[in-house]
Amino acid sequence: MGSTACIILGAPVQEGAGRLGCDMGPSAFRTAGLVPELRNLGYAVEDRGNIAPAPLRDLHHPNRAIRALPETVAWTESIAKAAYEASGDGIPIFIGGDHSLSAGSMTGLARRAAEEGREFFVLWLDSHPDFHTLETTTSGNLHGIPMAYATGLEGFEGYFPPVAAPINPRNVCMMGIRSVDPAERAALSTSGVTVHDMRAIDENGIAPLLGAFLERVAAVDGILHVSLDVDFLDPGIAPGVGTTVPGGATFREAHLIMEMLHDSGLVRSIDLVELNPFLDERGRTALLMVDLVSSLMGRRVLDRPTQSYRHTPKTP
Ligand code: B3U
Ligand code: MN
Ligand code: MN
Repeated sequence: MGSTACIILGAPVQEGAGRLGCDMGPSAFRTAGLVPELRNLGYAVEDRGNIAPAPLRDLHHPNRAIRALPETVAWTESIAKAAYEASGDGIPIFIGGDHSLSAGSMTGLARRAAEEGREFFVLWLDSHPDFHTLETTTSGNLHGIPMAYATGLEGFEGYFPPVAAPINPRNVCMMGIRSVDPAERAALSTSGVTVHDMRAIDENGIAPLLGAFLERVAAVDGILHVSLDVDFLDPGIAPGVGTTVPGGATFREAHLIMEMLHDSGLVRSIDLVELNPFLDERGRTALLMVDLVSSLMGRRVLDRPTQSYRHTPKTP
């Protein structure tokens, strides 16, 4: 990927989260050295600055729990447009911003992939599936809806922009899941989404689970988008997030994922979301996220054969 350009897109959306502070995320990623880190790896980097939301519309939904609907819709519109445009120019890296930004990034990127006649896949690294519809969310925090929206579930029509190319749920693999609401559990069970919860990671390890998914993407020459929520990581190593959930991915598990992703050569775009610098400790979560991006983009400890993500079962 060394000759490819990385396009940095800040999306300081915070209205989708339950608490304030994610609007400072893009600044923290820049302060933590994301751009020089990528340049050191040999990439041309274009920082396009921060996206601004589209004009607000007056929107009301019968679910009275919903918070900041006009704001989230406005962000979705502008982020989707920016995603679509940037995906023609290089590898877009969205620095958020809460996870509602992925409603925009994924739909814009999936539209581009569909136009190119390529199958679009998503690796979703999060403690939450974010699989609520506008009807089912009880917290009303719209960072809980992006995957339901982008896979074309019903109930977003008339509020959110129409989805040009809904993502096939069978092309979505979630890892690290450990906080699921009842309505999400029900919707996921019939959706076709592959969900590897923390128990699956404990029982199998990262390599066979991720390896199987990467094989599927590679088999159809698919395009892979990675959506990394800070709360995928264990709060002990990543405290700078509003929704810490115990029992998350370790430092090594997270880096192994990134290293396998790099070896696969399949990743075409990345979301880095839910970083809340107000809750961080001396920038350590921001620095860890940049460190993970570095592994994903090619930093390696030793040279090893390509496609080392392929899992070969051990013979006893
Ligand atoms: N599922 C819950 C909790 C949640 C989702 N995403 C985050 N938290 N970060 C909800 O509010 O929808
Ligand atoms: Mn999330
Ligand atoms: Mn989460």
